[in-house]
Amino acid sequence: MRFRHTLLYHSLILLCLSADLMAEDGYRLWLRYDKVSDPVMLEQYRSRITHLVLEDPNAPWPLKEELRTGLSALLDKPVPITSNAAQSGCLVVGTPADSPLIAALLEQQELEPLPDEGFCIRSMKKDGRSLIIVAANEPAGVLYGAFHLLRLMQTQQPIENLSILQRPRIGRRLMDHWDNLDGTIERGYAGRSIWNWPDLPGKVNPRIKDYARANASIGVNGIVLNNVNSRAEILTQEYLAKTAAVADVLRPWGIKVYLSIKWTSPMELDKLSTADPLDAAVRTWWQTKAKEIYTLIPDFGGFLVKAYSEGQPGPQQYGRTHADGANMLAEALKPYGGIVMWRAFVYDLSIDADRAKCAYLEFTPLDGKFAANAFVQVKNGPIDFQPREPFNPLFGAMPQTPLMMELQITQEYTGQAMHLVYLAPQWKEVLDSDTYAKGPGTTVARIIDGSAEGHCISGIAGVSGIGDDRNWTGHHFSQANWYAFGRLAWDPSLSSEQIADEWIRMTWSNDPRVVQTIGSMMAGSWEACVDYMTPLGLHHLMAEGHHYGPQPDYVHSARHDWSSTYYHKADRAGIGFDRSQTGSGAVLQYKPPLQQLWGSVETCPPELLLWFHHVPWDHRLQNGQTVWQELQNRYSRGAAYVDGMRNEWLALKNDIDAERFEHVKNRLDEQYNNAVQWRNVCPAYFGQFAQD
Ligand code: GCV
Repeated sequence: MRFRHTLLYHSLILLCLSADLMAEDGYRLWLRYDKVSDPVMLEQYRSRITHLVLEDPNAPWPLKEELRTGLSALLDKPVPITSNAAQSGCLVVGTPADSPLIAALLEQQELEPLPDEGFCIRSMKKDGRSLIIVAANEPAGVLYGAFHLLRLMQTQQPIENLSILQRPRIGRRLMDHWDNLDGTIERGYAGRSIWNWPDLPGKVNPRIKDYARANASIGVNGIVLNNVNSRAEILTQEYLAKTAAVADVLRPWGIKVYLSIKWTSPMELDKLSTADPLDAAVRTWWQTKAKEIYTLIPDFGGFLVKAYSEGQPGPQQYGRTHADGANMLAEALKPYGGIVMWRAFVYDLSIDADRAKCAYLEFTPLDGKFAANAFVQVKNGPIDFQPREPFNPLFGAMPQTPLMMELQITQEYTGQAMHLVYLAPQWKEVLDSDTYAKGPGTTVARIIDGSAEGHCISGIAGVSGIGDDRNWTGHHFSQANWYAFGRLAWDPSLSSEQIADEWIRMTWSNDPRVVQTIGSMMAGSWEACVDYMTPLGLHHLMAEGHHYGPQPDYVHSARHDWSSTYYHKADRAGIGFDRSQTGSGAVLQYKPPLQQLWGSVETCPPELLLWFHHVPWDHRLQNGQTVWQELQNRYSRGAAYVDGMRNEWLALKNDIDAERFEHVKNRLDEQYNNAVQWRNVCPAYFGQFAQD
């Protein structure tokens, strides 16, 4: 009897365990490694990869484990690890320093020189053996190469004639966490912070390792752990020890930690009488702090700073500039190779009544005044992560300063974790925009990768929103934005379609019907969101504070620029913010061809019309519709697109696991309700003024 109970107990445990392992809750992200479903490809992979060769037994463990488990699961058969490539079917992975074979191949020029930070993947015949080589100069490059090979197999691409050489186009590829020390996340919609600050450093959340894996798989190499609305405590001994514990977990995955600092830390933590960046005691305080940090975390990345913005203190309080502040920190970090990321998210309306102009006016006079290890970090657009904005005019306007771009992965203004909005097309639109800074072809991507102006440091950051929800991002489809951020940071020339295709195959299925259906849902989802929220260049109509849903009539009692009415300026005469030459003049912050193009009502593309112009309601667009008609059409078109996505999703019921299917279905229903709300509320509000 007792034996039967024990047996039952163990069977139950096994059942629970396997149910947990099999739970389709999205935890595995795009690193699912399910068995290759196409029998032809499976056969090809099984014959091409029979052994994993790691010549150095001390090769970094994450790589070994990731490849062994990944390959064995994909091939549905164990792939043993050996220390030499004695037979055909060997996958050889390493650097010239840890692999004599790779060193010899380089020596004999059978492999071309390896790119810094990048990797090479080659299939080759060597002394009668068929081999696949994944080689890089540094362990992080090997990781990227290994993940690339796994991606090829997850997406069922041939691996017979591999000849791939890749390096990242942008040097610093960061996830910025707006995680607070109390565990909440500003603009996070997926639960609480995964850092679990109170448990650190003694107990490290095991999830952090999986977070590192996922980031490494898309080439992310840095994480800012805490909110830019920072607290001085982050620099106490206690929190630095916690930070060091997280850094230890991230390091093997090629990821450095960075911290957001509060400008007045020397005053708050050590009672200095000032935080003036030119004060000797303040400078010494930061230098001592930098030394303390690097003693604990030798590869610490650097500081992110939000200064003199939205209530955060800054050097301006002491009559100093952004450059004075950034340079003081840069000097403290320089001996250790650290960098400063100084944010340009400032909008002091005493500088200009048009918020969109402020950052440009404050920062361009400082071009050339920043230290060599300081970035200015610039949001993609001049306002604040709106569904659509023109690119930020700072791109191309500070040639002597490396500009780091900041994108928002978390969907603060694009439906949060309730709406399926694939943001890669938004980011592509910005990256591919021509600034004309050095003649035609000076795209934003070329400004931030450093190539246009010859900078040797370059960077891009995504505001993460990752939380402790099982699926990390709240909405399963928000994972695609995290994935796309990493892929575009690695190579801004990738298309949003290609990135979506990879992600769908790895996350959902390789079945062509599923890939096609989900791909088409995602492809138009951003334009649809623009349509049902802020069409024709409208912006910032979201509900006060939380920014979910419409509130076009919102008026902030103290600050115009926190009111929806400040942005749309609807009245009986028309609608839109006049930023033309005769209006606020913001269009003049762009280079000449854009000044003319966007500055004239006749040539401004409809997508930006109400961003740059206040036009009468009966103004006719190229398509013959009046602005008022087109506005209503677009609101309806956006909501109809969401309805279409609901139907497309329903048709996949038998192709998707029940758990994720239901989750997405429910969110699409909520998205549709919310889109209908936008479609009803905004035209009803604007209708009071519109005269057809
Ligand atoms: C972290 C917007 C957001 C704020 C955010 C700020 C910023 O204003 O609503 O939550 O603060 O941007 O980027 O600093």
